[in-house]
Amino acid sequence: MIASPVFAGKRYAVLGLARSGMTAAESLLASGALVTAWDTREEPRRALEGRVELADPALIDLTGYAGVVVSPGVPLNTHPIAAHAAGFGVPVIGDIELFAIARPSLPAHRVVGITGTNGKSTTTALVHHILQSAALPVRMGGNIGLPVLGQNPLNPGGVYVLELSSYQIDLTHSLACEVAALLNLTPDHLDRYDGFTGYAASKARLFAMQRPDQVAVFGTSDPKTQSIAQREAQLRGGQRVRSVDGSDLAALQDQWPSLQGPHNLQNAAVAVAIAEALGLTAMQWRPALSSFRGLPHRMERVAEAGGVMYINDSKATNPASAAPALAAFPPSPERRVHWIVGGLPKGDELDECEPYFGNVAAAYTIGDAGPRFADLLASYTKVTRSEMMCDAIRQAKEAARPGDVVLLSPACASFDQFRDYEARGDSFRQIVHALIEADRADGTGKTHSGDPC
Ligand code: UMA
Ligand code: ADP
Repeated sequence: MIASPVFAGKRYAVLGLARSGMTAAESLLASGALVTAWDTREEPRRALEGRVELADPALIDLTGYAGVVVSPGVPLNTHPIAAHAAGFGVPVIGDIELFAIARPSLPAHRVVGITGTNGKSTTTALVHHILQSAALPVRMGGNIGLPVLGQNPLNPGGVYVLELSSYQIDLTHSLACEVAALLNLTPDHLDRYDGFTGYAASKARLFAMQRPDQVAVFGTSDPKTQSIAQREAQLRGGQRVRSVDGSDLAALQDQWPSLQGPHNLQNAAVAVAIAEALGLTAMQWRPALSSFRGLPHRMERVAEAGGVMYINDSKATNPASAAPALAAFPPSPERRVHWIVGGLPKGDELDECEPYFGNVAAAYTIGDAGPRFADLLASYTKVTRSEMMCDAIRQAKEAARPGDVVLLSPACASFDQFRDYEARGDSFRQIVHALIEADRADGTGKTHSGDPC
């Protein structure tokens, strides 16, 4: 755990006690701070009983507090905490800002911050893998699901690689990353922002926090990212700003089993630019791209049975991230795609996926978005209104022929039917295995007994 003498004797309030908030509270306590903590759920409150003052920071007198540490999942645009804290002149911060404040007390190190709408986790894990392969001391944290304050501090010369969501950047004010990267920007999380412009402005703050001598890396796949890159290049006199499209790496891509598709070329290009900014050579990053193994829930091959491949792409939580999954399967009579799509929609359309509708032999719609997506897709492909994941998998499996692919790439958030995208992907994997097992048990090739639906 990262603790720091800079917090000793100071008073902090912590709102939200899931992964990041609970770790922040523990880190502050280990640092000798006085902590007031709250979560609407009773269970995490009980876990801190006796060690903190339990009170809702949105309802108490905040005079004398050094900050309110708010979890990224608390919607700052609607929650009363922002106005309440402002009334006392107390900054609203997150666990990443606590890390930024603690940095001067840590052994000499560098920080890489990676943001973007899609590809953050893949690129973060890839940079971590490249640096680790080059024998650098390295830690990975942030939105990837590992609160950075929960990591053990690095020895001198180490690198912290942080995946940063817009929610986390909103709660961060002084993180000057030695290397910061923006992969891409497409509309997402619009319930939390004043339109796409507000969301993009949130991401751009990662660069505003840097010093002029620090490096900024940009993808090139969309105009918004390009315009932020241009602005940064002007501000820094063209120095230390790199925009990379991956064209110089394309010839190597067939040596990277877990980085296939144009989107992964973009992710690899950004990762390589980050590695080079940290001083690594091609001799160091090149073998690491080949040995990288992807993350679960991103185009994860969970099973092959009866010649049918089952792919879990549950992390595709918006149309822009589902599009590359569909693009990976050009129309072919030997390999038809059965697409399970839907969940809590991010909008009414599937625009980014539309160029690839021709790749889909049949769609199975689920969740809140199901009826709308079924109407949208009906003129392009055969649609089954499955509603539930289990029915969708069973129906897709029944229809699939040897050579086909059953693909969960929902283009939606998961919260209508699941705790999060991981629970949705785990459910897909478990149902697929159960259906295949049931087939094996009765030996008929079709599911009759032990049907998990
Ligand atoms: N809560 C209240 N009052 C409220 C609202 C919420 O008490 O009014 C409580 C909730 O009960 C909950 C906590 O506040 O206990 C909110 O926790 P959280 O949702 O922030 O969950 P964490 O486990 O701390 O996870 C967060 C990130 N969650 C979100 O951004 C929603 C995780 O990103 C991240 O991995 C983790 O910190 C560690 O840094 C997840 C995510 O979905 C993966 N991110 C979004 C995305 O990738 O699209 C941005
Ligand atoms: P994030 O952490 O930003 O959500 P991930 O690396 O977890 O990104 O990938 C999430 C989904 O986005 C995956 O389904 C993947 O197919 C898709 N994806 C990954 N990289 C990109 C990219 N550069 N552009 C568009 N989609 C991408």
